[in-house]
Amino acid sequence: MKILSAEFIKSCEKPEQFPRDGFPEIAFVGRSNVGKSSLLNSLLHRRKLAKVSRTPGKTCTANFFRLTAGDALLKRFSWVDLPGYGYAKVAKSVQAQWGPMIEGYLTERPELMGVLLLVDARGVERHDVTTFAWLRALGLRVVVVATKVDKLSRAERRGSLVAIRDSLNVPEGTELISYSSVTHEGRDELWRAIRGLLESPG
Ligand SMILES: Nc1nc2c(ncn2[C@@H]2O[C@H](COP(=O)(O)OP(=O)(O)OP(=O)(O)O)[C@@H](O)[C@H]2O)c(=O)[nH]1
Ligand SMILES: [Mg+2]
Repeated sequence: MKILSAEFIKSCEKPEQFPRDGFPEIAFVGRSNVGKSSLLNSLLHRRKLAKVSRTPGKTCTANFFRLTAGDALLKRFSWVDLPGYGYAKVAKSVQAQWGPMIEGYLTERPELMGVLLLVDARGVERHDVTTFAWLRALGLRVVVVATKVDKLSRAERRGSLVAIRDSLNVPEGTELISYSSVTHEGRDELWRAIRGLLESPG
């Protein structure tokens, strides 16, 4: 898909602030520091569109990006970079605010066409398992992205994908794609999957 432009629209702390333009949306979900913002930048060949940080819990608002594609059928859509879950050092009061915000977004957003669930290729945590199960229970279409594969050797990668499929209990029809925002491997495959989410209704 040829992307003509990508721009940051707004940061939202609560559902009332979500944009109401009605464009189809894809959400980036995953544990804090798993690489959501980096993935978004990598897919767009950009370096700093979404803020990346070594400090987990950096993204604490839902950040909306508008994309314009050179595609007659799919001209505009949005991406939503959601705050990462499960980072203990973030104040409880702040976490208490994120939970309902993410939940509000995922459960009451008709524009939402699909979710990219990011998990670390080196291993999933309990919270990833419950999140995947919850997304499926909500009836959302999910593509699982195993991030930071550049940290694994060739030999380790195959085992990593098998282990992720196994521990998350990923069904046959659900895509699982390995990705590196450093080498950008997986980019074409993930774009195809994103296109699939945006094009078919369910
Ligand atoms: N080696 C490697 N490092 C990565 C990759 N993706 C992200 N990182 C690093 O992981 C750290 C966190 O990346 P972010 O993209 O900010 O993660 P996030 O999921 O947006 O984090 P929050 O906003 O806190 O939820 C940064 O230091 C990135 O440089 C990757 O594919 N490979
Ligand atoms: Mg982030």
